[in-house]
Amino acid sequence: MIKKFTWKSLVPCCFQAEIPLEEPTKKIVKKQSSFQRISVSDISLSGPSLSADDISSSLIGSNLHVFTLAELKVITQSFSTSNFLGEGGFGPVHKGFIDDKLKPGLKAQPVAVKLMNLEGTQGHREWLTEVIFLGQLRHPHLVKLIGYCCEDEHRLLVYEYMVRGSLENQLFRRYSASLPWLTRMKIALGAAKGLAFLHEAEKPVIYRDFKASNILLDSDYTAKLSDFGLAKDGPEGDETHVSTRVMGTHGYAAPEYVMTGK
Ligand code: ACK
Repeated sequence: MIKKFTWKSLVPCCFQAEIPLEEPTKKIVKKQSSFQRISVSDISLSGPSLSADDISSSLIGSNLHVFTLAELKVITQSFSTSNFLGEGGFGPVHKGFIDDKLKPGLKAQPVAVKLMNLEGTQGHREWLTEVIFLGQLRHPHLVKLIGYCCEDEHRLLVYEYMVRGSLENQLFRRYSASLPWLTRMKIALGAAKGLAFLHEAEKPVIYRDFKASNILLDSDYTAKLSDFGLAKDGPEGDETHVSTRVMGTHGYAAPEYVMTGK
């Protein structure tokens, strides 16, 4: 069961100027019933600073593990270059390996550790958005968030390891055979199922960064959506749309959204 919480305790007041939330006066902190996903529309932007304890107590029931920076250094061999997987939009990603010697209850498995770039407050906000969304959403076509680290100024995320990396890499890597059409269809269907799950959820989610580099592939080319740093709660009830600051990646966002922000 997910414990009720307010975003008051999670979002430092320094974000107030950063986040272009629409009609802030209408924002109400709604009561959460058991099992209902905590939504970003429940955010209240005033309040004290974020602490790691605030997050972990708020996400009880989501099965997220809280890692220390020292533990993540051990599992990635101090973020060695030999474990480096690539540079994402929000920071470098390294491979690591966890097991129950690190923490009781951890399944032995390879993981990907993302170290968020914290220039300005944007990196922290994207980290927090990802923890809140991926910490509560589980689906075969969404990458699994295993845990996170929030220590001093460090913000990291620990995901299940996806053996074949990103679809972008599979499509554009120089020296590899091109993907067969059947595999491409499987990937497209998987990614679409991930999006459909987000859109059809009781509290819909707008992903806002759908592109080949954010679609990860496991050994049998099952596609999983990753990188929820730009995700946003979708319209609920009678609402027909949400208005947002235009976000995403140039060339991927729908033209009508870029023009209207709706
Ligand atoms: O294309 P890639 O090999 O797959 O290089 C990028 C890089 O990190 C920056 O995003 C890889 N990556 C990201 N998340 C994961 C993950 N969960 N499992 C494996 N590789 C990942 C991505």
